[in-house]
Amino acid sequence: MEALPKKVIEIAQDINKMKIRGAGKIAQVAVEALKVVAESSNAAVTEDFMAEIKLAAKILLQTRPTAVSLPNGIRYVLWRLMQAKKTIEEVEDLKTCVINVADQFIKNSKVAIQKIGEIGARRVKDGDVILTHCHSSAVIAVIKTAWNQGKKICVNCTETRPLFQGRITARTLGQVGIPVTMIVDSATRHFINKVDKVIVGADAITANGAVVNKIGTSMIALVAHEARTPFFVAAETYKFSPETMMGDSIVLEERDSSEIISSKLLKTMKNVFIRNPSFDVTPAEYVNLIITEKGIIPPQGAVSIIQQEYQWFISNEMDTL
Ligand code: RI2
Repeated sequence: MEALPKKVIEIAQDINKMKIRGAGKIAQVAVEALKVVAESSNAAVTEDFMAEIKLAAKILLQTRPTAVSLPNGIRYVLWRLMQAKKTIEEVEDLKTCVINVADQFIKNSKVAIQKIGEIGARRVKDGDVILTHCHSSAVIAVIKTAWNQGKKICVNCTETRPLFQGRITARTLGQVGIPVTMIVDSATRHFINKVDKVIVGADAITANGAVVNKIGTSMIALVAHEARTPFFVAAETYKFSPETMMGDSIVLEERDSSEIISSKLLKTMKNVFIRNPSFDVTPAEYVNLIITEKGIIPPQGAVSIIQQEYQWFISNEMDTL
């Protein structure tokens, strides 16, 4: 079997280092990497081609553990490839299959964001103050769509320690004219009574409607719950986790301490240890609704989405990797 193309390894490294980030984006880019494998493969027999694709999938899956969009995107391609292989005997035809399916996933993913924008914007009223956390393409779509409809809204956005993804949100929204107030994460409770609704993205949604998102999200949900401020989640259906229906739990990524404090500075402190979890879990009872491209659902509807969208996974227990 040939070595994987350099570009695929680079994509995997960029996802791991968070040069490429955002649950939706990493799924799109990982699927794009499978397409690169197909485009550059010199495999002479279908078995070799399948082995190359599976190796790339394995490497990409190891890059980040929490966002379910990543395995869901990769499975989308692998499942269809495996179905195609039952009848296809030519390597070239399998390559075409991967390329077409990858394009289809990326296109669907972009359309989903657009639909979430349209559906979510209906829940945004003229004059609303929206609080968001981290940087989510799905949330940006909702806010921008509402703004483009002429709703005079403004946004409070947290910095999102330790990597400050809130700055991406602030810059993106500010650029189109939306007034943005950036606050430190811990100022959320101070401002919550001036907020009409919270909208955050998701890295994973479990069968019981819990939402896994950037660290700090569950604290914001708790604050919103106490203040009776609606808490919305914007997420494509490929962020829903079929594994959680089979009994697995979501692995919460913990990243290097150097994202919080330099190792040089840390060495000057005695008996100090750093913990850097990237994600936390917001229980369903703190979530008012989830905006998906298929419509708005209560968190209790997560299980139905998983049953509808991932029946093929559930009934086949896709353990091919
Ligand atoms: P979209 C991000 O993860 C954030 O947690 C964000 O809320 C979530 O992905 C969803 O983002 P990270 O890659 O898919 O910054 O909506 O750790 O863009």
